[in-house]
Amino acid sequence: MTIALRSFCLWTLAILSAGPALGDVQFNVSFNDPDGSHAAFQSSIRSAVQAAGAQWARYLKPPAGMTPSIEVQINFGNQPTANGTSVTSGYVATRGGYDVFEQGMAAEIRTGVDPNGTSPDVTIEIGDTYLRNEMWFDPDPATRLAPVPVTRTDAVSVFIHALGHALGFNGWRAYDTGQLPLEAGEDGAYCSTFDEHIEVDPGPEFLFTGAVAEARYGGPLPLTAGNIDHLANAAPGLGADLVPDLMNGVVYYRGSRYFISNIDLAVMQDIGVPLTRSEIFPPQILSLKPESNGLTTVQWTGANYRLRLEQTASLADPVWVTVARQVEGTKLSFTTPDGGTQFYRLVAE
Ligand SMILES: [Ca+2]
Ligand SMILES: [Ca+2]
Ligand SMILES: [Zn+2]
Repeated sequence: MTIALRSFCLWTLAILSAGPALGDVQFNVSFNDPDGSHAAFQSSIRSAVQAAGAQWARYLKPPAGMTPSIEVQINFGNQPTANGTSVTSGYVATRGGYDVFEQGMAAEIRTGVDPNGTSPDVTIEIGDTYLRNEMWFDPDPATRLAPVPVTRTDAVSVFIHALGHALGFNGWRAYDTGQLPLEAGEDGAYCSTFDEHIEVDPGPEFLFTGAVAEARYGGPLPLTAGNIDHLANAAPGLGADLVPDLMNGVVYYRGSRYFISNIDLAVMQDIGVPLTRSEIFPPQILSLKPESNGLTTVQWTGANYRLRLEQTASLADPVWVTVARQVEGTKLSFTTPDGGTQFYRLVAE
């Protein structure tokens, strides 16, 4: 049985002030660019997608001794942003009156067996104008330390998000009503491992239910109204606190980097993606923003680690200087340095 998968991302753009995969999952990138009109971007896209894959790979746990290879095909189109999806799906079980399918990428990682042989496992389609005028390609996508221009959207972040859909945030529920194509128990009724956890009552803001996600968030996760493969809604909707999340469906900020969050990993664990660990480590910088009061606020993933924030004026010849130390929480503020670009990193102590 083959069911078309979808992925659709619509973000409002707003302004706010990698190298090869590590671990046991490899990412190979090919291009569907028959007239070569995007040849100039291919090398940057490949590096950024592999860096995005490496971000996921550090948490993914294929069967012992197996090294799944995820083949990512890049297509170019006219959509306003970029989107990603697994090409096929894999049968998991029959539960609650539905045949339940996982995303093809998840199937290959869980079983070590490629569900569609040599065909691509994941497609990422990039809007041409978005690519040329909006996406910013990190000069070092593996370390992710250079400042992101405030006029551009970080490509590695976009690809981590796209792979999040290919891995799990996807299904067949109608975006508006949350209804599946067939009712439970009907002949051939099917859903995804993500669909299985969606509570459609009372709507219109549907909820993701799952033991790990609920424990971590403090209740079911609000999904984006009308865009239910995503988290969060703009205030006063439900889940405005999840707008900064990688898998949010509300806004992707320019000048910012997005990382896999503990909430994203909780969802992956709830839907059966095998993980090496379900919490982010080491913590990573989510945003670094100069405020009007002479302070810069830095926010990071995770909580309650003993951390050191360091800065250097040069990555070529770095001299790392400690800016602040902290044990609790996920943000701190420090005096904005005078003049010149500074680069920052978090070090777990
Ligand atoms: Ca494969
Ligand atoms: Ca394949
Ligand atoms: Zn999306």
